[in-house]
Amino acid sequence: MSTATPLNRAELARRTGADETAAPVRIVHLGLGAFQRAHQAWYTDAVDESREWGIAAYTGRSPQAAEEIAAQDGLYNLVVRAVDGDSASVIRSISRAVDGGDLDDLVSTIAAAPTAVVTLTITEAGYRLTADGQPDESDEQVRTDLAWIATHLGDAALGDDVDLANGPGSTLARLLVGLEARRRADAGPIAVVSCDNMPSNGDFIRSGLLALAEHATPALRVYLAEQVSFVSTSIDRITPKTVQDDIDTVAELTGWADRSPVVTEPFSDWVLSGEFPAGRPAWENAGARFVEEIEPFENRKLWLLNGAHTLLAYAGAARGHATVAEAIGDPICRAWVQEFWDEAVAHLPAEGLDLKTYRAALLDRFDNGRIQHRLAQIGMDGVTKLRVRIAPILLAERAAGREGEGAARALAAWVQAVRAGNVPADRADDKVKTAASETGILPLLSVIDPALAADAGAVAAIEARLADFA
Ligand code: CS2
Repeated sequence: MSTATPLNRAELARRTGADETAAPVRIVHLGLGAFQRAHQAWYTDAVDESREWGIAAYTGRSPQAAEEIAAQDGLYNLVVRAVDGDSASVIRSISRAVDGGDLDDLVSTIAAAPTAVVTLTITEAGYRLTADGQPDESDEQVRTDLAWIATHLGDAALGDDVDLANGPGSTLARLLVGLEARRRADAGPIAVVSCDNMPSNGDFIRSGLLALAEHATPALRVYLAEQVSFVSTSIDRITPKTVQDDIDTVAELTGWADRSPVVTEPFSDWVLSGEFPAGRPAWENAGARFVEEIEPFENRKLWLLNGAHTLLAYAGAARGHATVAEAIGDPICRAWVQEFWDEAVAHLPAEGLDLKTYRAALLDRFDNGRIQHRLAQIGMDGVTKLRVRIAPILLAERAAGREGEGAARALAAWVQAVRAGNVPADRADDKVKTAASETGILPLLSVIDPALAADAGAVAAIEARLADFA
């Protein structure tokens, strides 16, 4: 990691002397955004002393982030915001920032032999997969992309150059096209690393890609099975959206006029499980851990950190709070989080996870009021988040013969927010609206997980907790 030399509001770019030349691209990232820049790009920058591992980072839906960062030649400041102050450094690992809509660029970069790793931060909902890892065919884009794959990557098209005009719009379909191009180029194996908050995210993306590839050639399925390694990860660093104040802070702190800094917390964690057949940066030198068995780490993080976030996003907002720090400072919300955690830890292994220390550290992180983590940001895409962060705890509590009041409350808070029209944007909005117009809470719970709606005790527990938000 390099430290920026304070200049007088100098434009941050390689050409203005903020860095030497960009490292050659060996990593493709899908989902350029604040989290990736605080996490994977930071790890890569921190360990890549010989500058061998450049990242080509592609945006998701809007090209704006790519434009801003490309104007700075990929450079940006990372501000680490501790309880007692800020420190900033320039991160140099993004060699190219590209509009994700530029499919030609994406496909040729995935197919290039030096590319060894594809990482993704596209949000849970961005996979457009159902809970069991199948393409969500209720999504129009998915249906369009499946038809495109059948036409362009099916047997009939084998041997032709893939025509990318009007190519697929969903990220997994785009990735599949890139992998097909890599196969055709005989560019060798590659690792695909999902860095989104889902259990077994490596298996999840593998099953999604294989299902899409059912419509393509058998040769692509063989390539996916034999040459593509799907790595599962648990990723952690609380990173709110950048606001104008952060831009001003960076100018004060570093002297760089940076249009696109990122603010994050001091804590960072990355647990990975899987092979990297074409190599990888030595991320362990910055604290990443490579493990055989990732599930306990994943569940600990997903249930305790993300589960509490999702609970606070709706229950805290219902009590008038705007940020995580405000909500956790409210003794009622704090007790609700503790009750939810007591339920969740009953379903984690007692050994090796140091749950007491982990919970105490989480409270410290949530209490850091200098990080303005907005509940409205966390509350977005609630359907997919509740499905993996809360529903499993309630179902496990019910299976153990208990009511699961803490987990039921998080679901009740969401139901209340939907009914009040206060729920932040969700890709499943249409389904949620339709379900909310029907009678009772069953249709809404079915949107999250049909198993919830099928469990009369779970439904009763959620209904009872609605009283907390009356
Ligand atoms: C948050 C996460 O927005 C959300 O859903 O729960 O982004 C959370 O801050 C990160 O996973 C922390 O590592």
